[in-house]
Amino acid sequence: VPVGILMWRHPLQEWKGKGTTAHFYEILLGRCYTYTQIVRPELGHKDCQKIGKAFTTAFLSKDPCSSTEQDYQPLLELTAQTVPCNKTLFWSKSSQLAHDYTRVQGDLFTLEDTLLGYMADGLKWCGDPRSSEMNYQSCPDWREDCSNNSFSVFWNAVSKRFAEDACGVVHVVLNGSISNTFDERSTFGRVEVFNLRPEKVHQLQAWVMHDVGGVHSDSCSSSSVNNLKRILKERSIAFSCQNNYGPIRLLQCVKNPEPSSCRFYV
Ligand code: N1C
Repeated sequence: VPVGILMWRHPLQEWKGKGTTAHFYEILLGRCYTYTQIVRPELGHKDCQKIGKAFTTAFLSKDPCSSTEQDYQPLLELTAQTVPCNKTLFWSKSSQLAHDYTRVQGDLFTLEDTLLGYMADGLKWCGDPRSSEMNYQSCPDWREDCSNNSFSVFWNAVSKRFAEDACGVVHVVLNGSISNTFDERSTFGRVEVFNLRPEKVHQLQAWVMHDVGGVHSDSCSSSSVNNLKRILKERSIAFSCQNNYGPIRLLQCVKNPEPSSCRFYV
């Protein structure tokens, strides 16, 4: 029996989570060029080819459950970027609202308004130790497979840098419609709060937003927000808190004008 040419590919490992986003590399490169040429042309000197390579080198041909922050260091170095003092905006369980706000208030930056956050936002990626390709079939799930997976480690590393770089008065949008308004296990509570530099960051201002039409409550005085206050006090960073900050409330009401709490605006 003629054997012919057999192409043997190692089967990729199977994980519980969704696989790498289709066209991951093309999306990454496209976003890099969009950001550096159009969104922030002052970063036009950044080398997107090099950045794209550094991104994939961080995780290809590696076990996606043994990812380290070290893997992403070359990528972090290539994407260094200055956010002006007083312009950093953190968020936790309020992604949509925070990003809606920075879209209108163009001088504030969330992590996704910086180059690396912009490139990676919403994407999923992982490699496999026995192949040089991306695994489009499945990637580790944080809960069911491992917490040290390629994208969780990435978000930890970039969130850490984003917080370390912050200066002046910084802001955070928190979700007052959930019980854990400040969640110590979230990236904000676990990574960012502890990587603010007290010698540079004078104050953290929290905006606690409630869903419009929801029950009225004073979340700034809730126990979870008090916990945040306590942590910052120990770190010598001043804290202030405001329920339903007007400009963001306005945006919520644009999307959902019916509730009586929006009558004032519309
Ligand atoms: O865990 P979170 O919120 O508190 O993380 C948000 C916090 C922000 O201030 C960001 O600076 O941490 C940073 N950050 C991102 O920018 C980001 N973009 C996308 C953290 N995580 C980010 N993601 C993905 O959303 C990532 O997969 C992570 O697990 C979630 C976190 O969302 P969250 O729990 O609402």
